[in-house]
Amino acid sequence: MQQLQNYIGGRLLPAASGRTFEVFEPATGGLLGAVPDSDAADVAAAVTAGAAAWPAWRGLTAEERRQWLNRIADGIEQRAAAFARAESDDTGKPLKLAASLDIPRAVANFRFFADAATQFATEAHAMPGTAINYTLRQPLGVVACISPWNLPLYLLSWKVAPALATGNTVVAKPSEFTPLTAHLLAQLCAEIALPAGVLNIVQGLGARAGQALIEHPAVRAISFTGGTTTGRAIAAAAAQDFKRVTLELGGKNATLVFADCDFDAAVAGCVRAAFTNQGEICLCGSRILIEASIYERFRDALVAKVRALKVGDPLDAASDQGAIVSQPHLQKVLGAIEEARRLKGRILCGGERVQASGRCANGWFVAPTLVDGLPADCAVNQEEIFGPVATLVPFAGEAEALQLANSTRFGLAASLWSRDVARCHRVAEELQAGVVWINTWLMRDLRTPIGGVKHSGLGREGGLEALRFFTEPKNVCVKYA
Ligand code: TXE
Repeated sequence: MQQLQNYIGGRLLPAASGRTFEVFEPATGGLLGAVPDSDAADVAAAVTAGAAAWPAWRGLTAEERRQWLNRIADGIEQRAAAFARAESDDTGKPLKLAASLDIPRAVANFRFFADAATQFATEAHAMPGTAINYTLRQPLGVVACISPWNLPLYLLSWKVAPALATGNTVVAKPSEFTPLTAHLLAQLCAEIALPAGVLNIVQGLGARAGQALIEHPAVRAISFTGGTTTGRAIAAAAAQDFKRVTLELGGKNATLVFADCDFDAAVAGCVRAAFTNQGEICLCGSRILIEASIYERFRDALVAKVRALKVGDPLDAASDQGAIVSQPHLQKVLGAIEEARRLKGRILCGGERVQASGRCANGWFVAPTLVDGLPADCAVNQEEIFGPVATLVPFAGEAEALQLANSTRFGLAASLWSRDVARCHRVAEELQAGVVWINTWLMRDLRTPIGGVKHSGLGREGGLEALRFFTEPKNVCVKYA
């Protein structure tokens, strides 16, 4: 059982109140650690530390900040095994996934934005013979980075790295369900003597520490990834002080499978999209839309592949799927399966808790579940489940596929599988989503914008979009003498 701490002004500290809450290991149900239950006083101390550190940090050259970010990346890389183990223990995800995806990606995020900020240029607008305008892009000040539990270090670093690289100082608030890797990051930053106050990590509950952070008047911007309901509350709070916000929220992403697809690749792609990380990725394809002419054959191939997925101890290299992140979330996922049954959906595979053995006997496991026979407009097909549950819906042609794909309030991502090039481009244009993958899923180039439309969010992260978000453009107009 670990005692976690906040990282404020370069020091590792308990919450000022001394209060803590407990965090549990999803795979065993056992106690993992005690976490500072931070409140407005801790947030205020962190913002003050960030404000004090800002003049010196913004005064560094981009190259000097690049070196600091690379030192953080080096440190994570050197301790990669410990970071991966902590991420797996905390989230329930397979250790092999944390080691191959989460931690390498966090390292890549720091390195990518370290370099990107040195390449960031601004525009000039000439008024020939009269004047020249040039745009300064200046850091904002103290910014808030609020991250969720599904990809804890990966998503935290996706925000913290561009914020720091562009010369802001940061107060980060990791999810209360998964505080471990942020704590390891804090220890690492203290060890490499990152200038005090440049990065502050305040652990705590959303409603207390998170709320205090978004309401703090000195916070200039909020980068948030999490649930849609929380995102709406954050947008409203941010409006009070006109804080800049980027919101990466929920999804109910469609995977469109056309009869002319590469059948085997599409089956494998659908399984990956639906069940990677127990389906706990906002980009997961949880609605699988299949052209009617291949429906039965595709469904049967899918069911066979999903049945073969091994659910169990995240530390076992043979496990494809680990545990669900928390007990409340387990109940939410099981509730969605119940609702599917109540609506007379057909459970094609899964549909229940998995009783693991040995050290995982009390873990929170759910069998990967496929359901069909549900109306497209029911809650199971409309609301984000964020677990290992996907629905199958047949469609008659391109128009109906698009209508179904666009028929939810969300619009984060979509993937489509077809060998007809013209169709791929045509459908991609019409999909209401911030990200479209064609004949692939979750293929990421860190330079590309990522984010959603409709209730899936506001603004974009990634590449230049992130550098723009964390800087204020200022036009300077110089009239010729
Ligand atoms: O997210 P929350 P939860 C979806 C998914 C899931 C649902 C709820 O459907 O079932 O959201 O998950 C902080 N002010 N996604 O409850 O609460 C909180 O402490 C400031 C989608 O875990 O949105 C945490 O750090 N901060 C998703 C972060 O917000 C607040 C990823 C996210 O928590 C706050 C996760 C407040 N008032 C869940 N309340 C995705 N899109 O990737 C909470 N927080």
